[in-house]
Amino acid sequence: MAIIGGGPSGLLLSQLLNRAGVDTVILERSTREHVLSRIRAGVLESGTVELLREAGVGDRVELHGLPHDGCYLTDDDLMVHINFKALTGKQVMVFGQTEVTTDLYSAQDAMGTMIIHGVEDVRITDLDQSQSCVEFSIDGVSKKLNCLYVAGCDGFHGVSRNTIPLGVRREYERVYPFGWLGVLSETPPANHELIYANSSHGFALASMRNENLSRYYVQVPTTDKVQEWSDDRFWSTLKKRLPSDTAEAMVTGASIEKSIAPLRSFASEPLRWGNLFLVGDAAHIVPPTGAKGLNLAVSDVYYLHSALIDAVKAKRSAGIDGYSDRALARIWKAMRFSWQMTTMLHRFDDEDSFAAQMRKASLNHLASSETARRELAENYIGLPY
Ligand code: FAS
Ligand code: PHB
Repeated sequence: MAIIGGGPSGLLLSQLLNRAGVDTVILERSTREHVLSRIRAGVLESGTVELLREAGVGDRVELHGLPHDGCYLTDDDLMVHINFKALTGKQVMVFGQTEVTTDLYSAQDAMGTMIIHGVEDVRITDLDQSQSCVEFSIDGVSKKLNCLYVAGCDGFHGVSRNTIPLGVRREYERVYPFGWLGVLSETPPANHELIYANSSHGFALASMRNENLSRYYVQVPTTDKVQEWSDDRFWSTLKKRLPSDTAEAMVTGASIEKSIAPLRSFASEPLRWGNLFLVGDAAHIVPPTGAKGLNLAVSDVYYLHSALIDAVKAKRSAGIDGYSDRALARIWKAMRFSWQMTTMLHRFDDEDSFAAQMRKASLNHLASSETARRELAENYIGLPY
């Protein structure tokens, strides 16, 4: 198996395949340090925790992860608690993607898996043959990797998706007119559970990594640059958007990471082209408002790993033949939830007063309807695989 991309998708797929006796080679464009320097997801669905456990990398999640029973949705004068545990019997786990990726790299090193960093000019060929080939160069030397199957785990800007002919691909996209400015600070979290704040000043999210490491986001125009945002400007903007008592009590401090992420909804179908299978961000992108990005990558891995083991070890192709449709069924539901959370919680510059009323009504409905809260909770904790 050739796996293009050494992010969470590629590493988790490789780990599960290796444990089932399927050999893999991971080709990663960046250095390991660069991969691990990216601050991304923070919330793991229970299905994700389960699969990490099955892959043998669940120990630190259990030890250091923060189980959360719920979260809050607020606007200027309303605070709605979504009690996942009471509504669905399930929790989510707050544990940073960086930690997951670190654990996967350690496990893959222990497995002796070949991970080649710094690859360039990756090209995938012979996908319609019994044996495919991934060509790449490393330190200026051209190489060829012959393999049975190729997993495209190379993210939104990778080469895999574009290997599928344009005439075959069906792409769907919604680019949002705002981004998220994220800050990591060594301060105690503002609240014991996450707060998704929809205020008249714009969206904010109060999250965390542990009892002394907080993760915050504010909605910013897509034209903003990180260097335009001092820590002071960030904290005063955040406080305006959080409930006043939370804002008054919260501890601020120096940012140790600050970055702006654009928001888009994107999906490309199909997820298979001959011996190539797309996984994770290579196939789909969701706005982080629903905490689905990393978790969707994991459910793709869940479907694909068992299908590939069947194909390689038992020469049964039903799993790989059904992978695309099966994964897309769950992807589109998560796509919908992420889009709904984003449109409900963000102010759009061109929105009229009616749209603002609709957002307020959505929150008021959640406050008064247990059915509405249960629907949101079921999606947030993760729909069944
Ligand atoms: P990744 O993009 O993580 O990994 C792809 C890997 O492929 C990278 O290491 C890249 O270097 C490599 N690659 C690319 N092209 C290659 C090539 N040609 N050859 C070899 N290697 C190549 N999700 C959430 O749930 N919550 C969040 O808050 C959140 N915040 C995010 C913030 C940002 C800025 C971004 C970009 C994403 C965020 N996400 C979030 C989503 C994110 O967590 C992804 O869903 C997750 O990283 C998906 O993992 P992969 O599919 O492995 O893709
Ligand atoms: C985070 O902690 O980075 C985080 C949590 C929940 C989200 C998005 C980001 O929906």
